Amino acid sequence: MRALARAISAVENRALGSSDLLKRLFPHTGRARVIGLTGSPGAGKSTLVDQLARLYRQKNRTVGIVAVDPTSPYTGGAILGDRIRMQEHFADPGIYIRSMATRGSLGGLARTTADVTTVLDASGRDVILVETVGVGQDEVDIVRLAEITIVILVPGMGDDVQTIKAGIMEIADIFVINKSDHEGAERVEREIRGLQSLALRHDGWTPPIVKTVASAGTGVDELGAAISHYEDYLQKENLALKKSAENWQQRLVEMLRDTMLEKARAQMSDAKLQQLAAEVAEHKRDPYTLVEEIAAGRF
Ligand SMILES: Nc1nc2c(ncn2[C@@H]2O[C@H](COP(=O)(O)OP(=O)(O)OP(=O)(O)O)[C@@H](O)[C@H]2O)c(=O)[nH]1
Ligand SMILES: [Mg+2]
Repeated sequence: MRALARAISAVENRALGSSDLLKRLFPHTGRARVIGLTGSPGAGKSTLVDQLARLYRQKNRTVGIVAVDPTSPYTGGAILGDRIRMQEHFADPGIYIRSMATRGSLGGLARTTADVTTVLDASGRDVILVETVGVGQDEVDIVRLAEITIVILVPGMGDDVQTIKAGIMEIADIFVINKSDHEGAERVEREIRGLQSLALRHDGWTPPIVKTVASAGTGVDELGAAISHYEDYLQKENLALKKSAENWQQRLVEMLRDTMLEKARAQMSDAKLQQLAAEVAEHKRDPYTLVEEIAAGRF
């Protein structure tokens, strides 16, 4: 447990030696089922993660949880709430929970989350649940590391299903309408069905819609069944590897971008960058040539 915590801190902080660690851990990964849960602030993601963790523990599967906390103005007390709720799991070594703050993360949240997931996977966790808030690009990136993505909606969003970013609709393998104890769950369901009828997925899967009341544990078994059903579908249609390759194609581009940027930045101090920027501002240099030169390592 302590080694795991230290390894996660190392990759989170991009500590010296962390990339060697990741290289050595990678061959031990690929066993865990990575499930991403995304949805708007307060939709009940943490409550649902908590319920799913219970469900998997009942089945004797070990669980890792990565909660990406937005540290946002809308959810001031979220971390505290999560901590308190999850406290009861702390006695269970079969559950490992890590919250990560969005703000101040080094080198991109998506990257850090992926690296933390790699460590958890290598540690032998059976299921890894990744919670992210669906408000930006980051969560779309983060789902690329999940084999199964659950998008959580809540009633009372008015016509908002229409305005949910298209990206979010496309990434859902399973829809959850949480807070189904509130009025309007059927309406949200109808709207999702309406949108689904317009666009078929290329893999032929129609994402099921599961209604839950996470705070009461209602619908959690059904959600577990929907997850298993999708897992079976991926297996049966030989889609797991294909999906993983698609995810990796995106992630490799991101990793490459990070690495090349780091390399370019390593050649140049902040002071130098500041000076060059001033020269461009004063039109003493053109930025196009400058960037080409930096990229070519001529700086
Ligand atoms: N009525 C009702 N309340 C719920 C349900 N699920 C969760 N809640 C409550 O909604 C609030 C937010 O739940 P969280 O699980 O913290 O939501 P979250 O999506 O993780 O929130 P952030 O991480 O802050 O974005 C809590 O007070 C929960 O108890 C539900 O199904 N019905
Ligand atoms: Mg939460």
